[in-house]
Amino acid sequence: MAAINAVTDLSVEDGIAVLTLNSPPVNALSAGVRDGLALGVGQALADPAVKAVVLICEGRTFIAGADITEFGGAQKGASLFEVQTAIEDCSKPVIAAIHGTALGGGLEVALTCHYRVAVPSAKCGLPEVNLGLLPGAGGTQRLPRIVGAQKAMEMMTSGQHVPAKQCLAMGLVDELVEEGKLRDGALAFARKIVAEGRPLKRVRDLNDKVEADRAHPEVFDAFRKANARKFRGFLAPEYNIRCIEAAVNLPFDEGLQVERKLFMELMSGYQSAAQRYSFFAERQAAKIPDVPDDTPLIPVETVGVLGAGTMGGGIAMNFANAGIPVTIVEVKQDALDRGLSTIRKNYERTAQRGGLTAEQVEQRMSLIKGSLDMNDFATVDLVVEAVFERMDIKKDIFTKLDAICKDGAILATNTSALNIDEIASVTKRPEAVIGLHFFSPANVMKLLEIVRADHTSKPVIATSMKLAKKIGKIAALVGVCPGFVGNRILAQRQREANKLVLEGAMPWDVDRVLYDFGFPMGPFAMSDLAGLDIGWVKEKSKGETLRDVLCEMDRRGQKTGAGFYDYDENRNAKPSPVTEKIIKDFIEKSGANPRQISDEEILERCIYPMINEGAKILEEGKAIRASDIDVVWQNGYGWPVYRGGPMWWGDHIGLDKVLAKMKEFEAKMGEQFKPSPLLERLVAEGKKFSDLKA
Ligand code: T1G
Repeated sequence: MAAINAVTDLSVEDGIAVLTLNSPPVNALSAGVRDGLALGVGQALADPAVKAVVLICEGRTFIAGADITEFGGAQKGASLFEVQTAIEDCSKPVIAAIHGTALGGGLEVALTCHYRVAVPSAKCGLPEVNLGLLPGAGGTQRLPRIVGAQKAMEMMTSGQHVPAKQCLAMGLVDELVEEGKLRDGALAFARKIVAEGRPLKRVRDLNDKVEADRAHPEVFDAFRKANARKFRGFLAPEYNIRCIEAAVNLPFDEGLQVERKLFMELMSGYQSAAQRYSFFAERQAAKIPDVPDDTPLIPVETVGVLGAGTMGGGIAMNFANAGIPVTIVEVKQDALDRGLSTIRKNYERTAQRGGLTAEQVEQRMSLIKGSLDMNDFATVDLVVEAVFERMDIKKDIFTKLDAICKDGAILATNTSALNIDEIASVTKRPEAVIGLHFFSPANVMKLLEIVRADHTSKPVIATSMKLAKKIGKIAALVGVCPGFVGNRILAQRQREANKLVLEGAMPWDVDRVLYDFGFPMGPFAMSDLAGLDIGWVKEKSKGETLRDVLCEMDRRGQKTGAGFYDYDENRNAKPSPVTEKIIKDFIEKSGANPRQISDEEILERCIYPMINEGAKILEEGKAIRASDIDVVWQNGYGWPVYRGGPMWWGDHIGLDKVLAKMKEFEAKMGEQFKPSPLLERLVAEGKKFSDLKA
């Protein structure tokens, strides 16, 4: 075994050269890896004893893509194009031996190899679309030549990781080898093709599929139409599709030119910068400066959930999905039965969509045990309380949990805003109390706000962060304050949205502006969906707010066929003349003078106070870093990933612009627009949120 460089070794065994990469954590195509590949292939080619080359990786995975950390910097070392050309034009067969995930540039390198073998647990994909990009190393031209245009569009616009068995069926992989014996399997395959004198198959020369696809140009627009909603606002999916059209309609090298042009356009745009930022932001959020990686973890092998309502049921499903037994406790049998029945219905709905098999439904249901007795929590490692949002009830429950649960058990509350320090104060174990704020529907929404109270211990924090990843959540650690991070910022937007409607904008104007910005729906449509009467009490209603009046008229949202909007039998919303009249009457009664409000003002009034509130949250230390706030808003509230998050967006448009507008609004409309000192300071220093260090 000879070292080519720090991350690449070359050995020759019975005429087969084995080029081994070892560049943790994911063998990304850094400059060193590219140099190692170029040199290694060159040496193998020059060695007369070598009849074939196997490219294999140490560690957790085959090459997982270009090294995203190098993006934006000056390129060093061999280019990926040089590496691929050396491989593809090699006069000896090069075999990619795949384990883990061959992704992006990693799969594109494998596609320039003459053959690909994989272990059954391996997966392949071109997920560049998730970074706001497209495969920029020939993947858009080679993949359709193997799997056809339709499958290529599906793979490249979803970024999916395709299991090796399916890759074999599609021809993306030539052979599956025994799990755990990739090296032996790849060497045996190499000997076989040498012995058989198989031709050097270059993917770029395969034209059958693209020629067949050329006869069906309609598939592209059909795909665009079918996915219009999912791709709304994003540039990268459309650019990926255009590259596949080029692969179908143009000779390989011309198609490569189209790919290069469109790749550079995406790379230079803000959407990809935002999506690459988001990729790292999610991973950064798992890093807690004062809770080191070696903090001891508390084993969580069994979980209790108190409350089998919408939240409790969804929370229980998360743990069952991860194979963790759950005891779910309710106070009344009918509530418990309803909760368990809802859980089963949710699983069965997933099974109907092909997401689960019938036995998987039963297996997960078998992990969820119902009970009417909190004493059944006596042996669990973690309890998540998900009952009414009332401090007196929470305190009573945590007093009981403290007495019932074993020493060392973690006591978590799903409260969305209440003071967790106050809840912890009734227990003898405040160090074991933490907030696990799930977002409804809890079994679907990715975000988990983990709320650190004053006395929460580091092992409890570390355990909660690790558990979040195990149950498939994206966690952000936040501090105790009203609304924590997500809802506290949401309150800013809601306040302005409601005020705008009483100044002359209609609910559908505000919704349109925020929908066009990229949110899945605007605040008023969201209220109609959730129900205007959540938290509304008829007896206490005084008709003082728009919501009061609408609820009193039984316009409670989609469920009553009318709320802010009118709905047809298919729940299609349309602006309501009834609502419009109510609003106009309100404004008249208030003596205000309605005015025409521009889309620009609507957007600034809704978004800038969010950015400002994020700055206050950072000042108060209720979030560790600005990017954690963005992780919260992307994964809990639908902030469009191609705009990074409120903090990234503030940096992008210019904090000086945000500050100037906040001051203008403050002068006109009062102190709710008062700029945070941090925002003032950053602008004064010419800095951005991204300059702040955790
Ligand atoms: N570049 C640099 N670092 C990367 C990386 C990459 N491509 N992928 C992962 N990391 C780091 C990550 O930041 C983390 O670092 C550690 O590896 C473990 O990652 C030319 C232009 C491979 C499925 O989009 O999907 O090729 O936090 O926590 O959950 O056409 O990482 O430990 O310091 O996610 O086991 C295309 C992105 C790039 C794949 C593993 N490739 N990566 O998941 O671990 S663009 C991708 C992933 C490209 C070409 C184009 C996942 C994973 P740290 P992790 P994981």
